[in-house]
Amino acid sequence: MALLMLVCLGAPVCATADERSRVIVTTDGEADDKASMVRFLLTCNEFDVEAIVNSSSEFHWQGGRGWNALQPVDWVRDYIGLYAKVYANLKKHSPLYPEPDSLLARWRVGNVGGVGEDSARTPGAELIARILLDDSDPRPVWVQAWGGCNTLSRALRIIEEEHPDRMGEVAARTRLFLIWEQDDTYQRYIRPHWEKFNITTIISDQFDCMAYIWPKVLPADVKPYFEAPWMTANIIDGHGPLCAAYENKDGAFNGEGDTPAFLHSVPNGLRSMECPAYGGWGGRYEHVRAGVWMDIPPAGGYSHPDGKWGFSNSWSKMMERWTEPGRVAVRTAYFKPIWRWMKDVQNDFAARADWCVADYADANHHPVVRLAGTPADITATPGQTVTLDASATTDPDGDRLAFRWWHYAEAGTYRGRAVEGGNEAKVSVVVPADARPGETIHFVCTVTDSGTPTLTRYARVVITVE
Ligand SMILES: [Ca+2]
Ligand SMILES: [Ca+2]
Repeated sequence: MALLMLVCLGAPVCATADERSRVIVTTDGEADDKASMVRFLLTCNEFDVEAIVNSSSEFHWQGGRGWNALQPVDWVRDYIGLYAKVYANLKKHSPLYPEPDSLLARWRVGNVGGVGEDSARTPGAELIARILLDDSDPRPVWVQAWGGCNTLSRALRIIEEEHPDRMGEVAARTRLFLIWEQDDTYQRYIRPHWEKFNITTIISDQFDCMAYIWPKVLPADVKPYFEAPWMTANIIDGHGPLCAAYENKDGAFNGEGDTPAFLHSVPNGLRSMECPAYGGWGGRYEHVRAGVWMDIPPAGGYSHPDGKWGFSNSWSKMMERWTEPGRVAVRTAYFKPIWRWMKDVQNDFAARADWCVADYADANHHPVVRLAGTPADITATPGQTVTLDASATTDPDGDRLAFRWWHYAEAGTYRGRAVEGGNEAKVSVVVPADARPGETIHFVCTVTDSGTPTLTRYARVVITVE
C-alpha cells in the first residue's frame, strides 16, 4: 500500500485510499459530543484510534457556568466502559474493533481550564505531541477538533519548542478536521506558526446539519431517519447499553455536530481522504488558502472569512431561520454535500447498533466494492467511451446488490452537462466532446445490498481529460 502524493487543486494532499487512517479526537463533552461518541465507538473498527482527549471550547470550559460548564471529564471513560460491555459481540462482526483497554489507555485529559487555554502542559497535549512526533508509522494522522483547538495548539507548541527542526516532518503527516474554530487558538497560534507547512485542514460549517438544527434544514425525505420512530427502533431501544446511553431528544436524534469529523475518515470507497474537494460522508470543501479548506459558498456574494470560521460568522447560523422558499432552496443546497449521504450513514449506524446484540447471521454487513479491470484514476480523450466495471463486488452475507454509476458533477472540474451513468455493475460512459484537457469527471458507483438495514458502499473513478 504505497503512499501516493497527489496534487489537489494546488494544495498537497497525501492519498492513502486503501489504508486505515489514524485518528485523534479532542472533545469538549457537549451533549452532542456524547451522541457522536456512541457512533464513533461503533465505527472505530474502520480506523485506528490514536487518542481521545478532553478539551475545552468557547462553549464549555472548566469554571464555565450553567450550560457553559465543562461536564466531568470522566464521561469518556464511562462511554468506553459501555463499549466494553458490547465489545465481545461487536467482535463477531469485525475483528478490527479495538480492545476497550487499549482505548482507555489512549484517553487523556487535555487543556480544559478556560476558553482557548493552551498554556498548561497537559497529559492530553503531551500525548498528541508524542503521536505526531512518532515517525514509525508512515500513515497520516487526522486530528479532529470536536471542541476548541486549544489542546492541539498546546501539543504543536510542545513540538515547536522542543523539536523545531521536525515541524515540517510533523506537518507532513498531520491532517486537521475542525468543527468550526471553537476558540481563538487556531488564529492565535496554529495559523501563524504552522499554516506555512500546508497541513491539510478542513474547517467545517456544513457539519451543522447534523447538529441541533437538523429539523429545520434537512430535506423532507431525509428527516425520517432522524425522527423518533426510526431512531428509537433502530438505535436506542434493544441494542445494548452503549446505544441505550445515546443522547437523544424524546427518542429522536438530538445532535451529532462532531460526527462529520470522523465520518470523513471512514474508508467507504468515496476516497474522501484523498482531497477535501472530492466530497464524502464528512462533506465537501473548497480550497481557501495554504492547506485550508472551507465550505462551498451558498451563492454568489459570499466569501470565506479572512480570520476565524466559527459560530459568529457561520453561514449555517445565518441561514438557520430562513423560511422563504427561494432561500430555503439555497440553504438546502448548501448542506447537500452532507445530507446526500445521510440515509446510507444512518443505515450504517443501525447495522452497527445491531452488531452490539446480534449474531453474525442475524445482522447485515457491508458490501465489498471492487473494481474489475477499471483503474480508480483514468485518463481519456473527449468523445472516448470508457468502461466502468464494479462487477467484482461481493457481499459477505450473500445479499443481492443494486448498482448505480452516477456522475458526481460538483466533485470534478468539468462544468458541462451531466454525463449519463447507469444502473448496472458495468456501464459505458462517454467523455463529453466539450470536455477540455485537464478537467476531471468523477463517477461514483453506489452499491446497496438487500440486507436489513440496507448497507451501502461505493467506488469512485476519476476521469481526467487529456
Ligand atoms: Ca463539541
Ligand atoms: Ca450485506
